[in-house]
Amino acid sequence: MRTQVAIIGGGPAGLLLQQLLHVAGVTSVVLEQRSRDYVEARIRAGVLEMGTVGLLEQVGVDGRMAREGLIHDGFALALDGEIHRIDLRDLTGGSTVMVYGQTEVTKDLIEAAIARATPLVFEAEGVALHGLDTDAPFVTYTKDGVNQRLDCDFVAGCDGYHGVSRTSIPADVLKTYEKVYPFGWLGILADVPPCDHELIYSNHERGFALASMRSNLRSRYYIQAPVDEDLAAWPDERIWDELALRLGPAAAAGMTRGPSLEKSIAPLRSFVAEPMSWGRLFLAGDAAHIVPPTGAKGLNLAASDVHYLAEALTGFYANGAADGLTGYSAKALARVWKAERFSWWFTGLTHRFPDTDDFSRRMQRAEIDYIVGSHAAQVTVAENYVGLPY
Ligand code: RFL
Ligand code: PHB
Repeated sequence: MRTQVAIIGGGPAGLLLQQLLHVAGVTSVVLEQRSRDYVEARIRAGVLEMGTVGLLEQVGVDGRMAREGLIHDGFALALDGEIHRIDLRDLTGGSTVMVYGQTEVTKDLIEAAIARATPLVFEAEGVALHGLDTDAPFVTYTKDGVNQRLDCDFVAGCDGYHGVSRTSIPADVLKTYEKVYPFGWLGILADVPPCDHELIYSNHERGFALASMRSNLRSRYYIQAPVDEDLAAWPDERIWDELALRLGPAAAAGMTRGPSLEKSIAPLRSFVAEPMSWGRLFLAGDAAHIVPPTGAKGLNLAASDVHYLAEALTGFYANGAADGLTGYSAKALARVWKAERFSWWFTGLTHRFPDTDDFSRRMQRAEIDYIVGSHAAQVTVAENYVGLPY
């Protein structure tokens, strides 16, 4: 088999890249190691920047999002139960965010791939990349027990943090930067109305909590918890009790409890690999970088990466210009590092660290107090939250 761009990984980065290339007339094949059911069941991010929404519009995969997504004009920052609103629309001169789950984005992109017959192979096992530093790269894998070879001009590594793409770059070329946080997020999904019409990020003495949602009838909540915590120690009622304490009385009054549809603990990590390209391989999304979820930047960075990459690839096929491809890594990394900074900062502002002593806690309180009282500080928070320009 032959294609122009071999895309490794059928998460949001790989699937969106395929549609961006498709509308520009560039052919690609997506190789995904998991089954369609598995990929469509993963519960992850929930907040889309308008840049991401715009890309989904650009590829015509925005119908259901336009009907079911919720536009949010702001979010709240809570300190020990006291809630302060950040008015995103006002502070940014009109920008908002869209609440629409990553699970739904993924389903919509898979449906579009099938309808448009853009090749998408699920359960592609043992994917290996070859000849990345030559003009004739190729990918091998096994499908239904049969060995396959896919020849291509370029490989897009969109296979997430645990994929094979990043590790195909020689160790002496790749430099990685990493920070692992000493806690995780325990998430719960339930078919109950959200406690508020907007998200609440809460810094509480007992640790961080977040009230989020997927729709007006489906809520997503998180609490900071030890990353090795036994989920069995957290029956639903204990989670609801803890949320009520950490989010404070006003949010608790609006909270409807219900049985969890999903419960899991996610680790928190900041990670960047540089450069994001080597030879004919280009990394995008979690394959190249991870942010802690505070600020909801992970999925949105995957989208901005593939926007830059699609532009570079379509430029190459339209007029043979290689400068877009050469400049891809630096261009993507410039935006990545700013989102890394914001996610790291927002995590530090709102979480309880093992070494959070009375002084550091007063510093957190003073900073939130400063944000609440300063228009300039709120503008800074808001412009980062809605997403920096591409
Ligand atoms: P993904 O979504 O991880 O997709 C990568 C895809 O590659 C496949 N794959 C392979 N395919 C072929 N061969 C191989 N060897 C392969 N190895 C892996 C995988 O099966 C998968 O389908 O990366 P992508 O597309 O870059 O998208 C990035 C986003 O998914 C990610 O940034 C966010 O979901 C991060 N994230 C969250 N972000 C938020 O903003 N808010 C959240 O609440 C939030 N929760 C999460 C998260 C990430 C999680 N991970 C990665 C474990 C919760 C979790 C559990
Ligand atoms: C979510 O709804 O899953 C969510 C929302 C905002 C975040 C992280 C996760 O910052």
